[in-house]
Amino acid sequence: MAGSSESIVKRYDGNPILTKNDVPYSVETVHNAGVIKHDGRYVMLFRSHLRNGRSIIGLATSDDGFQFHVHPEPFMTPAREEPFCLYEEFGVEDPRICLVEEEYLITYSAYSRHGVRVALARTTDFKRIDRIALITQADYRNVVIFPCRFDARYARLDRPHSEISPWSIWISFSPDLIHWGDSRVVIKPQPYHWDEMKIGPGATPIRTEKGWLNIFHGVFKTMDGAIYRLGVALHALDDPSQILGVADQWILQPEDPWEVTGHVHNVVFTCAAVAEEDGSVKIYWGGADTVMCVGTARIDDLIDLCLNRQRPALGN
Ligand code: M1P
Repeated sequence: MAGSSESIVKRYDGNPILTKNDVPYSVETVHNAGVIKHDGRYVMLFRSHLRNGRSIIGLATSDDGFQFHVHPEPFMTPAREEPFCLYEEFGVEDPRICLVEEEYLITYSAYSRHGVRVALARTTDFKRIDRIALITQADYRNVVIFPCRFDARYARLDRPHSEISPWSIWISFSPDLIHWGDSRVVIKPQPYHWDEMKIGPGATPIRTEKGWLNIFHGVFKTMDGAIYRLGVALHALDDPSQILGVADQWILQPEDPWEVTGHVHNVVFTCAAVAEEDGSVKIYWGGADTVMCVGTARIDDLIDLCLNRQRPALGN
């Protein structure tokens, strides 16, 4: 067990691993990327702001998960066909990737004059992409799909907006990936805690022997603005609506200069973590909504935080 929150996630010495200078087309940021292993290589789908303030999604690949090469063309730009075109008018953001039954499912935020919705697309090769459906109404973000079905139903975590409660993590189920329901709140921020202001799902959940590892972000509001940090929770293997534990402490906070200062100051924000066969996990995060970073942690350490160093249960 690692001794302190500082050593739970070990930052890669070569951070940031991707910046706008690595992109062969004109962008202002490279951040909030989904990452997955495909055919023995790491595939990254990253978000970039254009100079009009709207976002597109680029693609990069890597042999080792640390050094990425960006492809010459963007991977996803706002759709031209209905119904997606109406809801992607202001850009596409924050992709998450999940392998389910030999297809890569990609969820992403679709922005438009009607608000933010989450859309779902699929690919098998990261060359051709097919949009499937818009799977939320307005004012949802951060949808991560579990990589298997539960009693034949797909499951997802998401984060609706709310005026009367701090924004929380919910779970929903679907028979077909398109129609979602049986929704329940599963984790709420806690008062005067590092996640007090809001929380949201981050990386696609990772299956472990002890449960589903959910690496999420939490936000605390200060007189100097909000601070985005990462936390970890464990969900029951056979029923992910059951929470086995939420770690009391954060596992990562903005510390490096490119996390403290940038497009949005004091942000570490994850959309991906890749479990390795040696028991480690590579956690990817955007620094200050500007660059991409990576660090490694031991999966057992993260589980230990969830089960043995839980935050006090205040009730949901
Ligand atoms: O600027 C920090 C983050 O703000 C939003 O995150 P949340 O879902 O917690 O509200 C998003 O715009 C995210 O992309 C961004 O990194």
